[in-house]
Amino acid sequence: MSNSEHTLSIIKPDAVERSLDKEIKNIFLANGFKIVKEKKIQLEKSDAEKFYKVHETKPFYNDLCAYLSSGPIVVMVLEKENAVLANRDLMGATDPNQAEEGTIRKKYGISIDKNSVHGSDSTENAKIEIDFFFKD
Ligand code: IDP
Ligand code: MG
Repeated sequence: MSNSEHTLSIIKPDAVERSLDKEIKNIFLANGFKIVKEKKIQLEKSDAEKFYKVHETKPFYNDLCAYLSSGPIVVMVLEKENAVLANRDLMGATDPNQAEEGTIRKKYGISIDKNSVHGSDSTENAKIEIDFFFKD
C-alpha cells in the first residue's frame, strides 16, 4: 500500500534572492518528491501574519512576518510517501548551525531566521497550509 502524501514547501526570500530556487527544487526532485503545484509570489505582511499565526505569541513573530513578506518566495505542494516527515528530514533543523550535513538548511541557511525553506510540520498543518496558498 502506498502512503503518498502532500506537504507544503516554501523557498524563503533569502534563497530566492540568491537565485537558489532551481537548485533547491532539483534537490526535492532528486530525493523522490514530485512538485505537483508551484507558484512564485510575494506576500503582504498581513498574509504572513495569518500564515504564521501559530507563532503570534513568540518574541520573533513580528520579524518573522516582516521577513517572509520581504521579497518573492516560491510556494510548492510536494508529493511523496510520508512527504511531511521526509521533507522535514531533508530540510534539517530550524537553526542551520544545528542542521545535519546534507540537509537544505545546512547547505543554504544563513541563520535561524534566514533558513531558506519552510515545510509543514504535520499532515494536519500540511492540509491547512496547502489550502492557504492554493485554495481556488
Ligand atoms: P520550522 O520552520 O523549523 O518549522 P518553527 O519553530 O515553526 O520552525 O519556526 C518558524 C520559523 O520562525 C523558523 O523557520 C525560523 O525562520 C523562525 N524562528 C524560529 N525560531 C526562531 C528564533 O528563535 N529566532 C528567530 N527566528 C526564529
Ligand atoms: Mg514550523
